[in-house]
Amino acid sequence: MNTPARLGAYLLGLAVLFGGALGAGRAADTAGLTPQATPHTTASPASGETSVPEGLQVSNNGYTLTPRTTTVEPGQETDFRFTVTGPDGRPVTGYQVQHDKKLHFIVVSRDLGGFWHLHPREAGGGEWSVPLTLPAAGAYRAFADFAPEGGDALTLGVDLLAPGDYRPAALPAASRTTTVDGYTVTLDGDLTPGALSKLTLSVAKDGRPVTDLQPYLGAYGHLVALRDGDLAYLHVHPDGEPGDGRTAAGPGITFYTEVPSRGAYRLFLDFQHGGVVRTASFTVRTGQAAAPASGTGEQAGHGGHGGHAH
Ligand SMILES: [Cu+2]
Repeated sequence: MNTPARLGAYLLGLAVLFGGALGAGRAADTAGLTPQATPHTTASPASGETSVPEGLQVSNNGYTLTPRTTTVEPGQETDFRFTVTGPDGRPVTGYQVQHDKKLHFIVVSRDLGGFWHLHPREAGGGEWSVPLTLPAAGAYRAFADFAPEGGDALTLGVDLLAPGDYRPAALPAASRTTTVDGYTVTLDGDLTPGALSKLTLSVAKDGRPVTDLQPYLGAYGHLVALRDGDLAYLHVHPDGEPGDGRTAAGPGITFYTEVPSRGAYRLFLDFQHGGVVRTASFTVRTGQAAAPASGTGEQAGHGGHGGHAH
């Protein structure tokens, strides 16, 4: 599905969701219940899809992410294999190509310190294979982002565990600027819960704006946003694409996204320049429109931070 169609489907899903919630509230009124009690006591909205953010479920809409193992020895490269089983219980073999790939595989550490965007190969019979190294002991989350043939795009998530002593890091402080490999990436725009939010990420190198970003997977940038606390997955896409006659190759890459709730999100931007794909990461809090651009955002809720390095 192309980006506008995908966005449209998402907005339609939201409309269905809110419509469903409104309907439930009305039904509760006639039943004599207090309206505010209903949204939290209802197990799930009537609509089966888009009721929760993507990535929180290992199985959704009949599709299940099935790894051969969820225990991975830290520090060793393994041939990680999995299937996606479909509503018929058999491994899915037909996928739509999205952003040049049939399946995007994202792995993060659960403390959001590490991020890997991988592209497994098809090993036959619906099995996917990818070399995977979990660098240290700990808890990780893997996401399969795909669209089955004839079905809607979805993202399934599963926990991976690397045995051993584990020291979780605090979430890095909120910041509007981050650096990676000599590049400075600056974030403009705010995340507003429940509203379409425009974010522009601008890339500079040695203080000069980069205007020759290279297309990577059909775009100048790919942004993954994960909610702190449960790693709800928001795969957002840029406004415009290379070669469409209106999208510049930097320095700014514009995205539209909608976050489902207040809180902190960790953003990971993949961009390509000089033949190398790099990932810039940010912590963003919703509802801080007036906050100055600074590397030391508010610390509330994270008990401070100490020496977290990437
Ligand atoms: Cu990908």
